[in-house]
Amino acid sequence: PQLGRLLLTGAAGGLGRVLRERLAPFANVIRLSDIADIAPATGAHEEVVPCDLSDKAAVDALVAGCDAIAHFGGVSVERPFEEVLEANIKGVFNLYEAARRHGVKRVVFASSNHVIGFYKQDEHIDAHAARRPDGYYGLSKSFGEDMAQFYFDRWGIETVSIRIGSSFPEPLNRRMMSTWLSYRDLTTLIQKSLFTPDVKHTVVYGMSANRDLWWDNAAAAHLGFVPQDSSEVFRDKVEAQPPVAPTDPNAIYQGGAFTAQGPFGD
Ligand code: NAI
Ligand code: 15L
Repeated sequence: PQLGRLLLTGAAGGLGRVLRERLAPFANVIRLSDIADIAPATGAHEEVVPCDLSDKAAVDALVAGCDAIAHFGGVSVERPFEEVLEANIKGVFNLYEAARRHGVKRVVFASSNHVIGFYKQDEHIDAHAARRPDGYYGLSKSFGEDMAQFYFDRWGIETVSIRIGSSFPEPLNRRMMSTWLSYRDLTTLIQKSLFTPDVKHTVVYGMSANRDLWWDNAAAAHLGFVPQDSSEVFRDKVEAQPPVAPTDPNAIYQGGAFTAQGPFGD
């Protein structure tokens, strides 16, 4: 393994449970953290450290002794601002402050396509396109990307922000035929993000080699990420679903239904 200790936040989540296994070969020890219950450590190569990302002192202790961080914890869907503020905005600040204090030099940040969700599906964009967040969740990921850039410029901590499309076992609807990222390709992208030298702050779209792509990864060519999978093998299954009305946000915007959430409460 190239790393001593790798911290994985969000380890109890959908991706975290997959990455627990798949990232293990990259480090002697993988430290698994979440606010939710995590399955117990299966051996000396795993450590389980429960933590609320909004708790600054707890995050500081969590990061101590780690060589790199894969930050996958937090609110992962559109929610009221106050929830997003605690887990994602305060959370990402606490994480970078802890990284600075403990000398961690590399972070892989699970950003999201929802930082650019208000682009239309017939628009093609690269990492330099102005961000168009589609909600409080997307805004928090946009803030996380700015946090990553700032901590590189100010403190030299390098980050790859992966704007993940839709990473599930298979694409669940027509929109995901464009946004799908297989677990195998996600793992490769994280590996490239951890070990490519001199990434500074790189923004990369997390998508497999799907037929109808909206995103261009030319600005992240130095990562050498070449996806191996494609949503095409699921096309018949997805197209057997009822058609989506042309007025449905899922058919219009890259962020799909996230563009039409809220208001929350009053
Ligand atoms: P998930 O919701 O299954 O996992 C997120 C985990 O973060 C959960 O286990 C949750 O308990 C934990 N968490 C929430 N608040 C926390 C807090 N205050 N302190 C500590 N832990 C907290 O989401 P999933 O799908 O596994 O996504 C993982 C990451 O990847 C998230 O950051 C998400 O925004 C990002 N992402 C995922 C995509 C996907 O297609 N699965 C697409 C784009 C981004
Ligand atoms: C995300 O950011 C979410 O975390 C995930 O649950 C999916 O909704 C994904 O985006 C998507 O856009 O499909």
